[in-house]
Amino acid sequence: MASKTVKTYCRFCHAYCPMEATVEDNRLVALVPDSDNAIYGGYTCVKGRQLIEQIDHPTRLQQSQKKQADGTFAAIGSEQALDEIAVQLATILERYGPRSIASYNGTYSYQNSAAHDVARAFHAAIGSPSYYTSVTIDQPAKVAIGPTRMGWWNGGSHMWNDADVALIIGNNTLVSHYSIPGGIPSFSPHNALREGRRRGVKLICIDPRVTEVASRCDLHLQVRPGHDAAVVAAIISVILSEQLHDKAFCDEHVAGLEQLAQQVARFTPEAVAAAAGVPANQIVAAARLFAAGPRGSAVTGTGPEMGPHPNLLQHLVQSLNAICGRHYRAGERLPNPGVLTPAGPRSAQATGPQPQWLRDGVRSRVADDIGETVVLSPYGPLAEMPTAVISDEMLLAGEGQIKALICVGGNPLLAWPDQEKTHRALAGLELLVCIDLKLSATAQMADYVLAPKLCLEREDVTLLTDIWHDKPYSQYTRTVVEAEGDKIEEWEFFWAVGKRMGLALSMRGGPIDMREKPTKFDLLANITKGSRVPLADIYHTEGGRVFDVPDVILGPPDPATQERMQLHPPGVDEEFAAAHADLHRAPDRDYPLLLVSRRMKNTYNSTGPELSLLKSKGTTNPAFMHSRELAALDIADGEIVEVRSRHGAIPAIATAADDIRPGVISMSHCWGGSPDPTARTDEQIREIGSNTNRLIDNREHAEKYSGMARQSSIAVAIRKLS
Ligand SMILES: Nc1nc2c(c(=O)[nH]1)N[C@H]1C(S)=C(S)[C@@H](COP(=O)(O)OP(=O)(O)OC[C@H]3O[C@@H](n4cnc5c(=O)[nH]c(N)nc54)[C@H](O)[C@@H]3O)O[C@H]1N2
Ligand SMILES: Nc1nc2c(c(=O)[nH]1)N[C@H]1C(S)=C(S)[C@@H](COP(=O)(O)OP(=O)(O)OC[C@H]3O[C@@H](n4cnc5c(=O)[nH]c(N)nc54)[C@H](O)[C@@H]3O)O[C@H]1N2
Ligand code: SF4
Ligand SMILES: [Mo]
Repeated sequence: MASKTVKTYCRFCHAYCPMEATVEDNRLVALVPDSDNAIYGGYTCVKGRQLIEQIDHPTRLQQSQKKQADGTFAAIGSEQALDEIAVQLATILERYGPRSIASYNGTYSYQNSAAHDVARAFHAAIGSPSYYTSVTIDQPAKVAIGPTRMGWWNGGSHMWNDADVALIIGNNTLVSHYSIPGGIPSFSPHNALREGRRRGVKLICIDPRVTEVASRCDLHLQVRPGHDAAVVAAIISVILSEQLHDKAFCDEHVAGLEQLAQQVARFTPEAVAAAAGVPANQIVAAARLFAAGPRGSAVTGTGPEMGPHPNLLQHLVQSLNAICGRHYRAGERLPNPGVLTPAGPRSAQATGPQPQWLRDGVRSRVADDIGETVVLSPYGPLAEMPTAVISDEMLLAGEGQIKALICVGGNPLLAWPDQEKTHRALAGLELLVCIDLKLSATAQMADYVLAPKLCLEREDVTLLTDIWHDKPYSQYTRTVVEAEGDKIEEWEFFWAVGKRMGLALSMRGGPIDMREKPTKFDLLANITKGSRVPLADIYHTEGGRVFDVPDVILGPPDPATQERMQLHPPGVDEEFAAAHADLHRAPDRDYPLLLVSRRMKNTYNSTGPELSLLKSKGTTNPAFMHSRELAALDIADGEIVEVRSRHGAIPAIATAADDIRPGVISMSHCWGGSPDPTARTDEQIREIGSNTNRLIDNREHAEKYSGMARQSSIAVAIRKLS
C-alpha cells in the first residue's frame, strides 16, 4: 500500500501547531506532532488530535444541502446550489440594493487563509459594505477602537521573548492558545511560559478566577469582574504619582498626559479597591511591579473586553504601555518584522489618532454612534460593520435592511449576543447560506448549507499568525488528503457566485482570474504580494520554520511624519465618569451574581462537542461556582439550576470550582441549541449545554462606535430547578 508522510499544520484553532500526517491511499491513518519543529517543540492539544475523526465523522456533511418545502434538507450538487444561490443573490441585489447582501465571516473563515480576502473582493464588486466578522463581538476595542482613538507605535510593543514583566488582564492563553504579542505566546504556551519564568519574567494577572495562567503568576488580583478599567486607571495613577513612567518617551511621543493624569487621579487604589474586590496594596504592588519592567507589555483577553467599559479599558491599557515606554526604539531590531507581510522600512515613531475612521465610515442604521470599525492590518486599515448589532440591522425594515446572509464558518444562533433576537433575525431573512461542516444550530435554519473541505483537505499558509510570532516563522501546507465527494473551500463560494453574477473580483495583488478557477497558491500569492519572503520559498520549504529575513532595525523618527499618541482623545472623559460611577453603584439585590465567559479545553466555541475524545470530557457547559456559594444556596454539585438575568433564563449544571471568586459564575459560550421552544433544547441540558447569549440584551449596554454588547459580567441570579 502506498504510504507517505507529509508535514502540515492543525487549523482547529489558530495556534497552527505543526503536524506530521501519514497517508495511505488518500486516507489519513496517523497524525502526530511534528517533533522537528523548533518553535513548537512537538506541542499539540487534544483538539488537534481529533482531526482524523472529524474527516469521517457521521455528523460531517458529505454533500451540500438544500432546505425543502417541508423543512427537511436534501442533498444538492454544489454547482447546482451555487447556480441557484447566484440567481437569488442577483435578484436581492437588484430589488434591495447592495447593502442588503451581508456576509458573516466567523471563526473558521479565519482558518482558511484565502477566505477573507476573496469575500472582501466579492463585497467590493457588488458595492456592499455589509461585511461582518466575529472580531466585532470578540475584541473590537482592542483591534479597532483603541488604536483609532489613540494612535499607535509603528515599531510595535515589547513581545514576550524580551520582556521582563507581563500584565495579563483576563486572558488565559494556556487554555485558549490566544494572546496578542506581549502576552504568553499562543504557540506551545506551556513551553513559552516555562522559558519566560526561567528568564525571570514577572507575571501579573487580573482575573476573577485562579486560571491556568493565574495559578502560575507572581501576583494575582482576583478581582470582582467588571472594574478592569478602574483598576488599570488606578495602576496608572500610582505610576504617575510615584513618577515611575518613562518621562523621556512621553515628552517626545505622547500628548494629553496631563489630562490623563487628572482623569486617573480620582481612581486611587483606595477608591477602586472596594468595588474591584482586591486590597489597595495589591493594586499598588501591581503598578510598581509593572513599572519596574523595564520591558514588557500589558495585554487583555476576552473576559474584560466583553465586560463593562471596553473602549476605556483598551485606551488605558494602551496608555499604560505608552507611558511606560514599552515600545521598540530607534536602533532596536524588531523580533519579527513579518514573513508574509509587506517589506518596507519601519521607524520608531507614533502615528496619531484617526478620528475620521470613527466618523466617516458607513453608519449603522440602528444607532448613529455605531458604524464601521477599522481594524489595523499589516496591509493597512480594513473596515467592517459591527456584528454586535447585525441582528438589529436584519430586523429593521427600510432601505439597506439585510435580506441575504452568507455565513462562513460561524454559528450566529449560538454566538451572537441576544439569542432570541438572533433567531428572529435569521428567520426573517430571504436567503441564508451557511458554509459549515455540520448542520449546526444556525445551519439548521439555512436555505442552503455548503459542505466545506476541512483543513487537511486544502492548502494554506500561516497568514493569520504572521506577526503574532516572536520570530519570523511561517509554514505552507499542501493538501494532505483530497476531500472525497463534492466539497468546496470557503473562498470558492465567493469566487463561484461572483463568476455566475458576472462580477470582476480583485484583491490587493490585482484581479482574480474569473474564467478559470485560480489555484490556492495563486490566490495566496496575490494576497501576499510584496511579502518579505516570496510565497514560493515558503511553499517549497517542508514544514514550518523561522525564515532568514534581513534584520529590520527601527529607524529614527522622521520629523516630517512623526505624530503623537493621544492619551486624552475626545469621548474618554464620559467613559471615565461612567467607570467611576460604577464604583459606587449599589449591588443588584435581585441579580446578585456576575456571569463571566471562559474557554473550555475540549471545545472551540461551538466546534468539538460531537467528537469522541472531546465529548468524553464533557457534554455540557457547566455553571462553575465556588463550593461555599453553592452550599449557601443549598445547591448540590451537579444539580440543574436556572440562571436568570433581567433579559432571559437558561438551565445549567451547577458545578463546584473553588478557583472562582465567590459572587461569580463562570460559563462557556456557544453551547445549547435553538431558543425556539418547540426545539425543546432546555431539556437536553446535560447533552448539549445551554446558551448564555439568551441572557444577554445586545443593546442594553451597547458600547459607543462598535455597538459591542456586554457579553461578560452579566448580572444574574440562580435557583434550583430540580
Ligand atoms: N479551547 C478553546 N480555545 C479557544 C476558544 C475556545 O472556545 N476553546 N475560543 C477562541 C476564541 S474565539 C478566542 S477570542 C480566544 C479568547 O482567548 P482568551 O481571551 O484567553 O479567553 P478565555 O480563556 O475565556 O479567557 C478570558 C478570561 O477572562 C476572565 N474574565 C472574565 N471576566 C473578567 C473581567 O471582568 N475581568 C477580568 N480581568 N477577567 C475576566 C475569565 O475568567 C477568563 O479567565 O480563545 C480562542 N481559543
Ligand atoms: N456570551 C458570549 N458570546 C460569545 C463569546 C463569549 O465569550 N461570550 N465569545 C465570542 C467570540 S470571542 C467569538 S470569536 C464568537 C464565535 O462566533 P462564531 O465564529 O460565529 O461561532 P463558532 O461556534 O466558532 O462557529 C464556527 C462554525 O464553523 C463550523 N466549522 C467547524 N470547522 C469548520 C471548517 O473547517 N470549515 C467551515 N466552513 N466551518 C467549520 C462549526 O461547525 C461552527 O458552526 O462567539 C462570541 N460569542
Ligand atoms: S492548540 Fe490544539 S487545536 Fe490549536 S492548533 Fe494546536 S493542536 Fe490544533
Ligand atoms: Mo473570538
